Amino acid sequence: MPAPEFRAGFVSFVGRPNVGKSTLTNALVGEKVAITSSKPQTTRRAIRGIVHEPTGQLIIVDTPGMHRPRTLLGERLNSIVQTTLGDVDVIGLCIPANEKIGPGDKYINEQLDSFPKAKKVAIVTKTDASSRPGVAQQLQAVSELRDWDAIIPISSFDKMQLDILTEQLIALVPVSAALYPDDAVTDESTESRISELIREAALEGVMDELPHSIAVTVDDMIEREDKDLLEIYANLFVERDSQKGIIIGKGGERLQDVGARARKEIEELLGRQVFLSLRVKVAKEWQRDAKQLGRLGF
Ligand SMILES: Nc1nc2c(ncn2[C@@H]2O[C@H](COP(=O)(O)OP(=O)(O)OP(=O)(O)O)[C@@H](O)[C@H]2O)c(=O)[nH]1
Ligand SMILES: [Mg+2]
Repeated sequence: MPAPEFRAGFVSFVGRPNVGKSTLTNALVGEKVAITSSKPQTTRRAIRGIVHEPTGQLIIVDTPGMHRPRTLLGERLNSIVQTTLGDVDVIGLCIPANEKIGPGDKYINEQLDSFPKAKKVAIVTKTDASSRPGVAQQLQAVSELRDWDAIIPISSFDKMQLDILTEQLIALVPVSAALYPDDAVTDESTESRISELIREAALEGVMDELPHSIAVTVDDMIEREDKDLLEIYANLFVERDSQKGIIIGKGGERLQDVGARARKEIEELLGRQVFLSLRVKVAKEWQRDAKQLGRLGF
């Protein structure tokens, strides 16, 4: 029998905020290409992660969680998802095993009708957080949403069924030569991965609206060959003066902690020593301001 033909294509993960799209992307790629957090709307861009298998190559496009927008940023995030879906071979709708299907999931599912050419797969995430009967019930509920090309329960935490998901997704993308070089894991720039790692560290432990208000830019990266050190100067934006204090913490303790955690992650990513300087600035109501959104890359 001839060997099966090599396949390659684009698969987008969509779903409500916080359902585990980015965690799943990282688990499939085998490296952190997208930041994750327990706060909704962590992902703010379409982030590509590349999965290499002997039988094929998947370009996973992780997207921001779709939600009812309350700010201009929210509208931009939803439109990023819409634009992404127009270009992919397969759409994977992610629905968590441990939450009842709600209006948000149903709304997103209906949106998928606008992309008739894409294959559609339901991914039931976080099966580790539900019971066996709970997962079975959720699979049943998901199957009633539409006629899926596949329905796959997974757990990124327990690495359950990830190989089966990869295999099924490869089967659904076209016969094609590889689209990315063998060693590519993402096409995100190093600079944007660094600013995302800083934002991830800053999201940890902040409450309420604050996670939405945080944005990070890298101002400068300076190569210190004398010390074999990379100096990184980054800005951490919040929206209001009152938020500055929360981010910085008593005596600057919190900011120091954010810096230390971010530096560790950045050093892991770059495989080298890093000096990280973080400055906290206020960009007044940036989520609602077109000009500032532009400046922050949205
Ligand atoms: N129990 C369990 N929790 C998970 C799993 N995958 C992700 N989570 C948690 O779910 C939360 C959200 O994960 P993300 O991957 O950031 O979710 P997302 O869908 O990308 O969220 P947005 O980017 O905000 O749309 C985090 O606290 C994760 O640790 C899983 O397999 N099992
Ligand atoms: Mg995400």
